[in-house]
Amino acid sequence: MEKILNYINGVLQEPSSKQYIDNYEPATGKVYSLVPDSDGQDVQLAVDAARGAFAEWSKTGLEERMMVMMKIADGIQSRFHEFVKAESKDNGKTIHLAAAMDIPRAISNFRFYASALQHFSSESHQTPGTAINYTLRQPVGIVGCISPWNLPLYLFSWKIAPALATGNCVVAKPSEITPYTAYLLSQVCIEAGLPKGVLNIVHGLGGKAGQAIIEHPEIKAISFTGGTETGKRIAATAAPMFKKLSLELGGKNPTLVFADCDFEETVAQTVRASFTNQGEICLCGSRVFVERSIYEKFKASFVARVKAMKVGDPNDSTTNLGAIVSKQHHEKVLGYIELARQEGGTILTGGNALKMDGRCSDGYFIAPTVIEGLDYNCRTQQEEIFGPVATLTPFDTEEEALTMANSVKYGLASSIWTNDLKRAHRVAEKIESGIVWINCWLLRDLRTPFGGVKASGVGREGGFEAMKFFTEAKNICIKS
Ligand code: TXE
Repeated sequence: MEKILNYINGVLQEPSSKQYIDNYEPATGKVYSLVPDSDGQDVQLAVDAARGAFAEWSKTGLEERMMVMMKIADGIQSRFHEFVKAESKDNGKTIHLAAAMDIPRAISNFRFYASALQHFSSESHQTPGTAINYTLRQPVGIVGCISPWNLPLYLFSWKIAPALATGNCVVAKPSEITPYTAYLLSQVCIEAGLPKGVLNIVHGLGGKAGQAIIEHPEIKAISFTGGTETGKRIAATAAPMFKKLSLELGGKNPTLVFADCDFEETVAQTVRASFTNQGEICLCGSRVFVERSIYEKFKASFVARVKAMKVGDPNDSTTNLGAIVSKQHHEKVLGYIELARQEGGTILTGGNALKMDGRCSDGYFIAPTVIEGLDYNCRTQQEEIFGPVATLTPFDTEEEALTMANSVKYGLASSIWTNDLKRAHRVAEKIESGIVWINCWLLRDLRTPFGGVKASGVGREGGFEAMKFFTEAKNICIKS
């Protein structure tokens, strides 16, 4: 069985404990590789390596830093199909999606921050005749990056790239559920000549390796994406140590469909928003609110499209939805579907696990599920399910739509579908989310601020926001 290795001080190595965790292929339900069960000792080795590398990396010329990051991007590009296959196998997502979204985006993350580092600048403030202040933006030092399983390399690199670009040394941990592409990335970093210790990847469990990263006193900033409950625990540990924290947490995102939308485009895109990556994206629009005058027509069209989606082997190019990431998550999603039934919901399509033939007969599949008839305040409509489950709810007025949209504890993303420009602006202003898409969904520009409000997190990633997070601003005042 293949063993994944930690990447510490430029070297691929076994965990100190020599213990491993099983790594499953969700489409088959079978163990196919072993993940290091790292602990505090491995994190200490990574911190020692990062400390050793920091003095040089933080002073490395911008062009040189850019070149090595570009080489990492090129390294992923040159092994594109290997990365795509690995991401699909590890996560259960379709090969098609990994090739169209995950791996291209990981490459872009490195390229984007490699070029951004040449343009990142700081402010100066002049008081004529009195003084000039200028701000230095210095790297924080050793930073921790912890990422989840849903967009494994995409989100891992989204943190690592700005941290490296700003001159920090990194101790990173991918999800133990989807570690494989992070392992491939460590190989690419070696090939690209990234100096040893600049990036260290420690694999393992959240409560063990992850917790050791959070608790380590020399790790001064933590960038985390994952569940809200984990985010709370991380904040509770890190806040008393005065660490900088960027937390990208859960979502329960509303989709507001008004009667004057472009109907066919809206149906197509809202289905995509609900079910891309099996609904396992923190940005997925899982609560669809539709103006009553078009509700029945919308419902018929939405459900017809969902019924036409093919669930199956992620390797098959005709598959639209692959496997759910783990057995545990499969059970959790099915549990929510059962809850929806108990709460009085009507299942319009789906609502069950699916059994495949052949190599995927033991995989974790769920039919894309659409539910109506639920009160907007019930648990199914309030809690993050993070699976292929969407609810449809009619509304009569804009105010009612906003009340329902804003009723959840989360506030990550939303989408509004209308041709009324004034309404689009008005609703966008009032909606409680960090990201609003109007007549689109997941249309990304890497320069924009990315993050949520309420229980969806603290801080913003993206563009210069992430570079500000990974630097300390020091003001220097010179008397005239
Ligand atoms: O995420 P966790 P899980 C949601 C989704 C899902 C739920 C739980 O609803 O069902 O969260 O998923 C590491 N100290 N999202 O359990 O636990 C962990 O090893 C330090 C939303 O997979 O939050 C992994 O690397 N690290 C989401 C990462 O945190 C710890 C994406 C995320 O794991 C840790 C994923 C600890 N104490 C799940 N405990 C989104 N919004 O993008 C865990 N980790």
